[in-house]
Amino acid sequence: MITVYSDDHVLHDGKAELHDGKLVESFEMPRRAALVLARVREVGLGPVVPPDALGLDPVRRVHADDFVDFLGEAWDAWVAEHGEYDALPFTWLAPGMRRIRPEHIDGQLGYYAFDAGTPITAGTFRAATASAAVAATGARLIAEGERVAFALCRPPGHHAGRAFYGGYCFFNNAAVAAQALRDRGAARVAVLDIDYHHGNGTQDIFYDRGDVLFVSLHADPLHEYPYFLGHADETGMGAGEGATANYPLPFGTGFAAWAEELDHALRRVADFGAEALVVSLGVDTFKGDPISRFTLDSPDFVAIGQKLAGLRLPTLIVMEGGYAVEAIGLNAVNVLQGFEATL
Ligand code: OKP
Ligand code: ZN
Repeated sequence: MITVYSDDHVLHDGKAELHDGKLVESFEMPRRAALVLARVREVGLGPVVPPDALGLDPVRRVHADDFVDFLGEAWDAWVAEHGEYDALPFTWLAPGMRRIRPEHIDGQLGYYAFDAGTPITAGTFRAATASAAVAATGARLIAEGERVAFALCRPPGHHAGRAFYGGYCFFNNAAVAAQALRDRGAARVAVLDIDYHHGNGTQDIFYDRGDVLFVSLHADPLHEYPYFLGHADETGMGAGEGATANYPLPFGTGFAAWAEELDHALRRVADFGAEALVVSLGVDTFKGDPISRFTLDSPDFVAIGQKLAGLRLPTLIVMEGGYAVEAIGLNAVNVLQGFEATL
């Protein structure tokens, strides 16, 4: 299996996030991708290739221009106002307020962000752009005939919507890949999101589209981040009616119950008639994850890879979350090895 990877991810290195009322060290850190890459090499998974030089073209296919431009300018505007310290918003729109884009950077951060856990640093824009290019390059490999490929994206992407960022995500790598597959001729593409958290950004981008199915297994938003999307009654709208499916699950869900829901999700993908599959792979469903409350164990991730391969679709696996850093390489690459063993 080919892995697409860029060193540019290290340019995004947030210092802190708001967690339990305190500013704590960011859970989403460069070491995550380094350890996944190390494991890819350790098991000899296959070649590791750099992304194509794509710039912002694949990003602009799924994100609003003003949002992309904002992320490109935010750091300089922030430094001019406040100095060289990570940019975080402190106020947001509530219902009844007006969605008029502020001119001050502090207002703009609240206008485009939906949480206080996603710092913008000096290299964030370059890292996020490279991460999206990793996903788009993976999509090209699939379109050109690879049966499966791994996009080792960092920062992650599934919380980033058409015109918002948050949840450690800036550009939506899985959405970029799905759109790239559409643009290269796949009539129908499915995105299956198995990160612990709901992929609210991916759902936002494709909610009114019938050509991209979004299916997600995640902790119930009544109890877990991102709280305001991911309920079972969200099924799409307009041309996208019936092309979104959410499977919210309780705290403490273990592999047996989780895998049963995965089987439902896989059936949805098969019934949709997708020509290609993008998997948003978070391994924060792991029992040792510091911010999550499912109880999957490392060998379970091999079984997940086997189940994914059972769809017999050209598949791009895109890295999302996973914060038990010592186990992230083992868990993520277990999925890839499980998949490959089933080919
Ligand atoms: C990103 B991905 C910490 C709350 C969680 C945001 C989590 C983002 C997860 N107190 N903060 O889906 O893995
Ligand atoms: Zn997650």
